[in-house]
Amino acid sequence: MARYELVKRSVALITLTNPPVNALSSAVRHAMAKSMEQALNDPKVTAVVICGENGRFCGGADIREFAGPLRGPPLVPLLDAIEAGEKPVVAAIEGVALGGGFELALVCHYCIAHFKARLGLPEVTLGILPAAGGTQRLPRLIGIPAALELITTGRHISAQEALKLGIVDQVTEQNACEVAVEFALRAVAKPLSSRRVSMLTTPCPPDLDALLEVVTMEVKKKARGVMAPLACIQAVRAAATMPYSKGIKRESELMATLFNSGQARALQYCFFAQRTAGKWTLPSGAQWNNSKPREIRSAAIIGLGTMGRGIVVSLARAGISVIAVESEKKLLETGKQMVIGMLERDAKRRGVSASLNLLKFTLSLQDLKDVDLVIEAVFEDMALKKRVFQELSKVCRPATLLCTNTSGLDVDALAGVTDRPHLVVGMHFFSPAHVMKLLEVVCGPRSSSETIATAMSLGKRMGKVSVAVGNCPGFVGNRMLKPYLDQATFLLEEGATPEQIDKALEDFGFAMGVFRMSDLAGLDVGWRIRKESGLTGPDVDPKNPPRRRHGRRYCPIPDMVCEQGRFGQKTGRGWYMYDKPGGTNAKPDPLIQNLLEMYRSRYAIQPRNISDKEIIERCLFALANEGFRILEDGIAARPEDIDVIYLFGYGFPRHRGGPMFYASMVGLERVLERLEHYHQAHPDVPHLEPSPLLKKLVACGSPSVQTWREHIKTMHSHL
Ligand code: T1G
Ligand code: NAD
Repeated sequence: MARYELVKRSVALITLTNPPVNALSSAVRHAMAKSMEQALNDPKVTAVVICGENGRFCGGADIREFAGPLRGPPLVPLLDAIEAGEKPVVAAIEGVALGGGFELALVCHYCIAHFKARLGLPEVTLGILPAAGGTQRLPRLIGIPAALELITTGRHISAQEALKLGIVDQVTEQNACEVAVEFALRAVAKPLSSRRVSMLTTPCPPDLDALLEVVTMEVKKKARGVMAPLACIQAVRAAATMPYSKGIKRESELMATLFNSGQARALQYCFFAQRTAGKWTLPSGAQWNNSKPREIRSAAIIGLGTMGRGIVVSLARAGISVIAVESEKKLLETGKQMVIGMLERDAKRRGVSASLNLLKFTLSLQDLKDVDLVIEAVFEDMALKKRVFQELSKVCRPATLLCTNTSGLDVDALAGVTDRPHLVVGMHFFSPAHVMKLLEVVCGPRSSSETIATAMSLGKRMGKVSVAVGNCPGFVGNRMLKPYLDQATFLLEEGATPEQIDKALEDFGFAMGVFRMSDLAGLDVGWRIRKESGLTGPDVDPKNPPRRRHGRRYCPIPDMVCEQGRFGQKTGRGWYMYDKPGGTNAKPDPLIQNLLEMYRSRYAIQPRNISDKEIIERCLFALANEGFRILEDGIAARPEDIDVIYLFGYGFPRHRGGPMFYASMVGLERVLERLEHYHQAHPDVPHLEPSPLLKKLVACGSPSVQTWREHIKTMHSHL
């Protein structure tokens, strides 16, 4: 847990040894305390160097231990003792110094960092704050504004930025540990008092209150209802206004309020859920750690529309050479210019750019003979996609993987028209594809484990969070969206307004309510799909009573909005009105209000006052209920996968953990009771009927979300 060695006859080298990130578990803290004591008591030792095994300094506290009671020596007194010691201590930072790891570096009298190292206080992203003196020492060292920014955002910084800020003393391209030992030998004779950060006076701006006020407003705007950043600001205020001994107490009080909060539990669940999601497994026993991905050096994209362009950019950023195919010269040229523009903007923003030499643009599928993988992103039209896949099957070499970016069509039906169904898989990116982190990897029944492993690993290389899902209409994310959107429009019929529903969802934590989001995405796509499936337009079966389709409740209001040419932001009108086509400033539109009033009077619906509570319950419990069905059907392997999809693809607030975690926090019994209540009131809405899995879990005593998988195991799995 910590190795102790004497090097150069007088330097105690303490190496943290807790793979993979040398987290400060109780055993590590215990070993560190013993090693420090030994170093301080041994007269041969004149200086100490602390480093981490395997080129990683320390990833902070062991988050897995947060669930249980504190065991082993607490961190604060241990760190205080390191700082107060009479022998110089040098931190040798390689890899990462995060959270408690950064706080450990702050108590060392000197810091040497490898040029590739990253430092940061990411506690806020886990719903807590730096609680081992970080909120008290960092402002003393780098000043209030810079410390506030790092602590309230959790941003990681490079070694070079840390050097500029005065956090580290030297950046090296050599072995940081060896450099630190030499540094320590030179530091022996120097006085330590000015190196003890807790003893420094915080450089305090004259307008402290105004500064804190501005940051508080910014934080509230960015992260609605999230507690941790606000507590971080209060802790930093303490660093500015109190001596260290009092400030550290304030830090600890604030930590106590956060530590047991539902938000902290949700955010820590998100941390682990994101890492669990990559660990896919198939009923055959093939899984992430026994299936080798193929190496992908070249790829092709078919269709340079909204999605295709973003996918090209993401592939190029990952250093993969790409051939982009369009159907017409003009469209090819437009697509090409858009891709180049996106890469140029990228270069300006990030300072690095993918090489344009990686890209080739063509009208001919014949150019795809030798590529390793193809991603099809043509219109959402099964007949067209089948034609493309047949063509690809003829043109590409037999080993080329064929992937589709369809939003919800049957991946296996596409596999069926090719000569290599085992090499066909869905790669469902989200719009804009060069920005959104989510990738659903849709596994058809015939997709081989190597194909799935390759798609998952390619996603990771492209910087995506990849989740393996089964093949059914809409897969996981879009399948769940339907009951959620349905509830929102039913609530409109019953008396709510788009702005009221959006406000309730935004107060819950969504970046955008459902109607603002729909306006952004465009209303015409869904309308076209509804027309094609005979739900609206000339093909509706006249035998359908109004507001019913296939014996279920149906709300035609979205169709009526589209019939008026209101397709959302792009037309300047949708559920809201905008200053101009393409405008983003949504204002309530009296015409929508009129439309709703006329609609209700036409169908003799008496509008009622609808509470925010009902909005949240109906929208989010219907969403989770479909999630339970998806688990039952084996389309997602575990609740964590569904939650990750909603966090990264649909803007579900992270501090609520995702729809399935949220349901578990509310209490499954309560969710079941409310769904039963709403289903009784709306028997023609099958999505409100509680799923058998939800009932089963409640009957089993509502186990924790991490153990649901055991209750699902016996069910049929597509994964
Ligand atoms: N505790 C426990 N497990 C951890 C961990 C940690 N701090 N960090 C990583 N892991 C596990 C992770 O679950 C995964 O496990 C494996 O290590 C590899 O991680 C007192 C209150 C360091 C940048 O927030 O950001 O300090 O899935 O896949 O991509 O104020 O891990 O293999 O079983 O992410 O190379 C603050 C969290 C804690 C850092 C490495 N620290 N970690 O990324 O690997 S709070 C953090 C990370 C605190 C003090 C307090 C990243 C990483 P498994 P990985 P990676
Ligand atoms: P789009 O209409 O913007 O682009 C489709 C492009 O494909 C057009 O430029 C068209 O000219 C081109 N094309 C059509 N037939 C072609 C052919 N035979 N060969 C080469 N190019 C051809 O559509 P989009 O929004 O980019 O969607 C593409 C796919 O991605 C669809 O399956 C869609 O369901 C899916 N998708 C869309 C989104 C989204 O939000 N837009 C999100 C995820 C997935």
